[in-house]
Amino acid sequence: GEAAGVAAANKGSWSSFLKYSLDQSIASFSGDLSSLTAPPFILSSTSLVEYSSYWAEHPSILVAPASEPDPAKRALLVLKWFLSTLKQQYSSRNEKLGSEKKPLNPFLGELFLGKWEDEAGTTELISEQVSHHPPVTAYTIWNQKHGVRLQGYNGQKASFSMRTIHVKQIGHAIYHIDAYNEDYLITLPSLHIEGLVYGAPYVELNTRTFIQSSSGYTSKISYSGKGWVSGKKNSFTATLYPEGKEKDILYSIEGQWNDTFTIHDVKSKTELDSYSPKTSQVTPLTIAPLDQQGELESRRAWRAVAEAIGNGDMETTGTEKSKIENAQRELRKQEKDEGKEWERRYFSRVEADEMFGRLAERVGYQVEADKTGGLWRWDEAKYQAPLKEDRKTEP
Ligand code: HCR
Repeated sequence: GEAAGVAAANKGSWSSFLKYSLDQSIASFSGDLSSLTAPPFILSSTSLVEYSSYWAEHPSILVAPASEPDPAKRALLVLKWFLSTLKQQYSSRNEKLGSEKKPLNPFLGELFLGKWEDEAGTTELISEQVSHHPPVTAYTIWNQKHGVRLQGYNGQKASFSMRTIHVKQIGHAIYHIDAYNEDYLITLPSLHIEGLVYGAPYVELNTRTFIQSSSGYTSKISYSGKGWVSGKKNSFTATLYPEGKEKDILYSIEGQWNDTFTIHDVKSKTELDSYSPKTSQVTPLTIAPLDQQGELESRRAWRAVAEAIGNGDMETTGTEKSKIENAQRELRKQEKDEGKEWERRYFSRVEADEMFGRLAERVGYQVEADKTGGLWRWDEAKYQAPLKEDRKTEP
């Protein structure tokens, strides 16, 4: 395809990139993907802080659980929504750009704000870079009309092997439904980059994820890649069962997360539903025009860099990136001298979260707060508080 063509044209830089990456794996690679030097044609002009929006490109599927009175079916709808986000999260860039690309590394405090307006009403997004070393993005997405809120944060830890980059996601998401005061803990899959040797990288998921509800249901999703089950890429199987009774499956879902999957009622052996992320419409996210955005907003802050990448102008890309990086370094130095820490706009570190602790224990999920600079939570009080004098440039 196109990507392979681009790759061939850049063969020199691609193979030196590969060699470099592999050398790093043996030498001093810290696991921080942002420290990887990628060849120009694999650079994206989108910041990683934007990726949080993939959680809600189908707002009506996101809010659907809130109108389901039966707790087991509600858990099933949460599972269906989660599965419906995978294509957007992990293969949409590939399809749009011809290959996976290396996103811009967000600066501390970088924001990405927007909303989706459609038949589900208004669904809002706040995404904030809450840590730079290591990179960690926190986000919340909510729909007031349906009383649904998603929040979470994630960082990545990477390692190399011969042909792939393995990425472990560190963090989790929590989906909350007001009407039932119900919470769902969502753990994140590991992934690896395939197609590297051909210069056309794409993401494949591996291991498994769990969705554990406070109402006592567990969903387990196993990713098998170019599976032993179907031989197709992006394969998975999912089961939903009452917590602690893994053999007592109520619903099962199988298929491909980038293509079609079918939902079965296991007890009655009937097919309930099938879903195809390929044909389902996404609702576009609306964001403020650049001149109305605050200085910390991603598209505005990276505007010059994005333009330079778009023009294939690596020199300007470099100088514009350095401007941002140097300003950030200066800020950190100032904070250090004053004995202060950058105050996150919308999220705060918490010591522990009782409900979350209980759900985590049920699925054996380990919080690695030390690897994300803390356990991050949406801070409603910060959201409600008026902007401080020195923060007037923010949205
Ligand atoms: C690994 C990755 C950056 C992180 C991306 C994450 C994990 C971010 C959170 C989202 O919710 C889900 C998500 C999806 C992406 O698939 C994943 C990215 C895929 C590639 C990118 C690397 C940093 C790129 C490495 C450079 C390669 C292509 C040469």
